Amino acid sequence: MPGAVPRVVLVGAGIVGCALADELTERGFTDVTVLDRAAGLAAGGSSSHAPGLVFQTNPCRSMTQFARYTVEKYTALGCFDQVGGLEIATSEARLTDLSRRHGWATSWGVRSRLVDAGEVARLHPLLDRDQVLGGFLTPDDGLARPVRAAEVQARRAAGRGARFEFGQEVVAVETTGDRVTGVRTGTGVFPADVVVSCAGMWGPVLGEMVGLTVPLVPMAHQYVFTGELNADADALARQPILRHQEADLYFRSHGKALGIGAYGHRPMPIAARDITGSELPFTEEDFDSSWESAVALIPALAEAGVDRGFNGLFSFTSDGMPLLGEHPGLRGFWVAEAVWITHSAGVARSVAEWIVDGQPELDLHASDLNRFEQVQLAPDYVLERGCRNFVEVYDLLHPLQPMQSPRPLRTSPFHSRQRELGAFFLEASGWERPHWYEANAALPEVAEVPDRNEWASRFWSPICGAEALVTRKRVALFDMTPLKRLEVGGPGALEFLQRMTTNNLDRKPGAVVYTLLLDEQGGVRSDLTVARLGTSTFQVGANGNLDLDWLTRHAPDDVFIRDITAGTCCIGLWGPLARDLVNDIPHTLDVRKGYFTAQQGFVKNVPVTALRLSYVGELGWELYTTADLGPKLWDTLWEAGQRHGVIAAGRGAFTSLRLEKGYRSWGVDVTTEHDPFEAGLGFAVRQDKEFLGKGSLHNLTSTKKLTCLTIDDPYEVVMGGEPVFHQGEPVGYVTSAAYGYTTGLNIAYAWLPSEIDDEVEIEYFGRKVTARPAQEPLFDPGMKRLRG
Ligand code: THG
Repeated sequence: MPGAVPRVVLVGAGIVGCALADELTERGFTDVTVLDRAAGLAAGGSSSHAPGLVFQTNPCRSMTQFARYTVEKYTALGCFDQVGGLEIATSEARLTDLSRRHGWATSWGVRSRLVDAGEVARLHPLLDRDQVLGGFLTPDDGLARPVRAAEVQARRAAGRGARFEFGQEVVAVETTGDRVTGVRTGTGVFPADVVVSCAGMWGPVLGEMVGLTVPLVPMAHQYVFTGELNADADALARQPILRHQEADLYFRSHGKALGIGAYGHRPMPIAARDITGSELPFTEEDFDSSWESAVALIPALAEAGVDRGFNGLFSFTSDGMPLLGEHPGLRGFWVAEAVWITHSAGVARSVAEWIVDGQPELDLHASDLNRFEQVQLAPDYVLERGCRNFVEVYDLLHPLQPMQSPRPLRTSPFHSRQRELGAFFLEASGWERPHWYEANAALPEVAEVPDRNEWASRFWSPICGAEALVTRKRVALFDMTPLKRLEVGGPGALEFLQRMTTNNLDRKPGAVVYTLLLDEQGGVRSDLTVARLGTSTFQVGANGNLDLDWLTRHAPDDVFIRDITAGTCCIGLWGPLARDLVNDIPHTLDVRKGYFTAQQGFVKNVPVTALRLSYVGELGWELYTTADLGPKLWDTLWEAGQRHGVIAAGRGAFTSLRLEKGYRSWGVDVTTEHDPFEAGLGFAVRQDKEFLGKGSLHNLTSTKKLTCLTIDDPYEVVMGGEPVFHQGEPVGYVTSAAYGYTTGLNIAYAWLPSEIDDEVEIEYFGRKVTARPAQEPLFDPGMKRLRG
C-alpha cells in the first residue's frame, strides 16, 4: 500500500459508516473518505427513520457485546437516553422465557432483574396491569438518537481528518487483479486501498458491482406515532422502552405521544435495487391487529388514536446476524451491513480492529460475511429465511428449533435409508441431520434413560439416550456427511499446512493429525483433522466455510484447496464391535492399523478412505466414499451389522458421547477469543515448529479456563448460554451441555475463572442448579476404547 496510512473509502454515511469512520480514525487510519449519494448524514437509509430502541440482551454473546459498547459509547457522546428497557409477559410461557433472557443478560454482563406485575405497573403506569404477569428490566438499555449519533461520530472523525462527500453515488468499484483500488462516482474516481460497503439495505447493489452476493433482504416494518396522550411528557420520557413480544410490539415515547413498532404484519420484502427511499407509505390494513393489541395493553391509546405511520425499510438476513468481513476474492473490499442501531458502535469497533489490526477482539464467526454455504446464498433462500426471521423476531424459540422452509435442501446419500428408519431431522448449514431414529424406540435401553425437564426435552427423545448406550455397547452408524471436508494438494501443500496449523503434519502418508488454526493473536480459529493421503495430498476435516475461506486467503499459488463435502459422504462406524462388523464383509482394509491413521481400500464394492478416529470416543472409522456409492456403503455395513446388533444413531447421541469424551466443539466451546491452552487444546500445539499465531502465544496471561462441570441433579439438563455463579457472584457461562447416558453424569462445559475448583451454581429459568468441576474426560481417560 502506498504511503504510511491506507486510503479508506466508506460507502454510506449512515450510522455504520459514521461509527466506522470514527473508530478507524481513532486508530490512526486518518485517510478516510465517506461517500453518500444523499445530501447529508443518515439521510436516505434506515438510520434516518430508526426509532433507536436499544435492548442489549440477545441469545448471542457477541451481539450483546456489540450492544453494550453502543450503550457505553453513545452515552459518553451524549446521544443516548438511558431510560431502561422493559420486556413484559402476558402469558406463563413468556414469563418463563423472561427468566431465560435474564440468564443471558447475566452471562453476557448486562445488568437486569425480573420484576413482578406491580413493579411493571409502577414503571409503566399506562399499562393495563391486569394483563401483565411480570417483566424483565434492563436499567442500562434505552434510546439512541441515531441521526445525532451519526453526526457526533462523523464530527469526531472529521476532526481527525476524515472527509464526507455527499451527492456521490458509487457507480463502479475499481480493481487491479484481486485488489480493490478505488470507487467511481459520477464525479470521478476516489482511489482507495480499503473500501468498506456500509450501504445497509443497498448492500446487495454494491455487492453486485464486485461479484459478491450480499445475502440480506430489505423489509418494511410498521411504525406509528400516536396522537397525544393525556399525560405528562416528562413522565413519559422517563419510562423505560417497552417490548410486548407476545403481540410483536414495542413502544417508546415521543413527547406526549407514543411511538409503536410492529412486527405482527405480513413480511413485506423489497428488492434492494427497487428501493428509492427508506420510508414507504403506511399500509393501514396491515396495522389493524397490532393496533388492537396496543390498545388492549395501553387503554389510553384508544382516545389518542394514530397520528401518522410509515412502513420503514431495514435489512434482514437468513440467520438474523450482521454481515461483516472482507470479500473472499477481492482484497480490500469489506462489508459492514445488516446492522441495527443497537449494534452499530460495537460492530464499527470490531470491524475497525479487524481492518487495522488484522483481527477483532470479539469472536465474530456468527457475523462473518463468509459463513454461508453456497446454497445459503440463493436469492430465494435469503428471501424466505429473511421473511421467517421477520415473522419470528419476537417468538419464543428453542435453541434447537429449526426453520421449516426451505427444507429439505441438502440431503446425504443416506437420506432415504434414514427416513425408512424414522429419522427425526434438524437442519445445520443446509443439511438435514437425524437427531434420533424412531426405529430405535423398541430398544430396551430406552427404559434406562432418565427423564429431564420440559425445556430440555423439546426436540429430544429418550431414544437419543438409548442410541448412545448402544454405541458404547455394540456398534452404530453415524451420518457424518455434513462435516466440512477439504482436499488440499499441490507441491506446496505440506509447507502451507505446516505454516497454517499448530501441530506437526510432516508425518508419513497414512498419518492423521489433530491440529489447530490460530489467528495472528493466537486465538483459536478452528480445530481440524488433517489426513495425509499422499506426499502432497491431504484431506482436511473442518468446521465450516470460514475454514475454507481462511485457508484459501492464505494459500500460495502452488497449493489448491477444494471443498469435497458435497461430492462425498461419510459414515462414522463406531463402537466396540466396529472391527468385527467390518471383518464380516469382504474388504481390503488393515483393521489393525492404529489410532489416528488413514488408509484407502475397499469395503466390498465400495472404495473408501478410512480414518481411524472418533468424535464419540469409540473404536472404529470415519468411512468416506463418493456420493454415488453412499447408499451402497450404508447397505453393506447395515447388512453385515445385523448380527452385531448395529443401529443408526443420531446427533442427540453424538453430542452426549462427545461431551463425555471432552471433545470441544469449535464455535460453541472455543472461539478466537480463546487461546489453545485455556481451551484445553494445548496438546495440539508444537513449540518446535513455526506457525501462524505462534508469536502471540508467548505473552498470554490467561485467567479463565474451559471447565468441565457435572450437575448434581440429572433432571436439570441445561442448553448452553446459562450463567454460572460462584459464592453468589456471576463468574462465567455454560457453552455446551448434555446428559452423559453412559457415565450417568449430567455434563456442562463452562468458561470460568481458572482458580475455581469447588461448587458452583448454574442459573436455569431462575432456578439455581448445583454443579461442580470434574476431572476430564469423564469417559475413558485411559483411551482404552479408541486404541483397542
Ligand atoms: N472428524 C474429522 N474432522 C473433524 C471433526 C471430526 N474436524 C472438525 C472437528 N470434528 C474437529 N474436532 C475434533 C475434536 C477431537 C478429535 C477430533 C476432532 C479427537 N481428539 C483426540 C483427543 O483429544 O483425544 C486427538 C488425539 C490426538 O491428537 O492424537 O479425536 O469429527 N475427520
